[in-house]
Amino acid sequence: MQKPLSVESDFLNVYHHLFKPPELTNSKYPFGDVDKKISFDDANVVLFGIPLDITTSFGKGTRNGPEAIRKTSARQIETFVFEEKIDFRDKVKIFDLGDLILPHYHDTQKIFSYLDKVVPDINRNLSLLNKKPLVLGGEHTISYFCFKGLSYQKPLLIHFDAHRDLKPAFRGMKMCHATPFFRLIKENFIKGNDIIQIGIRQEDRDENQVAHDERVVTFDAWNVKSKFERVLSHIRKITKNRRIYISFDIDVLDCQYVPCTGTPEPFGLDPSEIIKILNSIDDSAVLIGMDLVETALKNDDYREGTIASQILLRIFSKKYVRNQVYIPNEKSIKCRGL
Ligand SMILES: [Mn+2]
Repeated sequence: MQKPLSVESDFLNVYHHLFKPPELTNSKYPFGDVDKKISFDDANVVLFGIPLDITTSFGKGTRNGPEAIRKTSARQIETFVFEEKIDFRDKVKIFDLGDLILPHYHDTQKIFSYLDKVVPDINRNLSLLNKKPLVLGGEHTISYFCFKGLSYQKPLLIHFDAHRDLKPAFRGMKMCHATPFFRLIKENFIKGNDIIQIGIRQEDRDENQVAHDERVVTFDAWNVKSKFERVLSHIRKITKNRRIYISFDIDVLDCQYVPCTGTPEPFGLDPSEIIKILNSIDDSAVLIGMDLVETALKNDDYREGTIASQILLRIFSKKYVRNQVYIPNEKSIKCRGL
């Protein structure tokens, strides 16, 4: 059954019951504890969590990522961005849907077919309502579902990570935290040369070959350290007038900054390098959506939540978040009956 969505509040009628509201999650607060008077209709960024942690191969804890980010943003850090001298609430209007409820949590096949059924539709419908989806992971597998719903906009995908996540399969699994970008390329949701990978410092021979054959643009961690200004000017150039999607894996940061994430790596980027790279994205770019994944929380160590929240606040201060895409003549949008 197809149900047309013609007004914004229809979105909530169709999808709201799929989410646990932020106040009922472990964090108890919505992102930033933003004013509840911001209605869905007024929001330009719609945030939700997908607390998925089933194919992670080493450390666990990323199912607590949304909690770590919501709690630090709401209770620990200020809403004022120090070096920009702005309050992020003056720049973006965020509506926090809560966390996607994950049925069949321990059945990998069922959970992936569920995510494939709902997440691309949610993101596509949000984008057709001129709202930017911001998804908090959860393991990196979710980027496959999140991006798929937005691929019709043909964005440049800016991928921050220690790992390429371009493996054809990993430990017998074709769909897992190490494979999302391979699948997006092979299923024609994006071309390899529209993916920019930043901070890479681990791969295997197969994914190196995939990156080479598919012409994935790579700024590995050593490029970033040794040719920093050239990396920044290249990013400024290629993001001019482009729609962009950001997939941000917290383990792009050096392991000293991320004590809880599942696969931390040395030789990584530091937070100020990340901010300079995000600042180098051209003001004419249009962010169409983003995911922030692999943030974890263990033993009340909220450092990753703090870094993730502070990075989000800096992204929110940028013009490319507020720029809008013109969507021609798509007032009535379709979604599956749920
Ligand atoms: Mn990673």
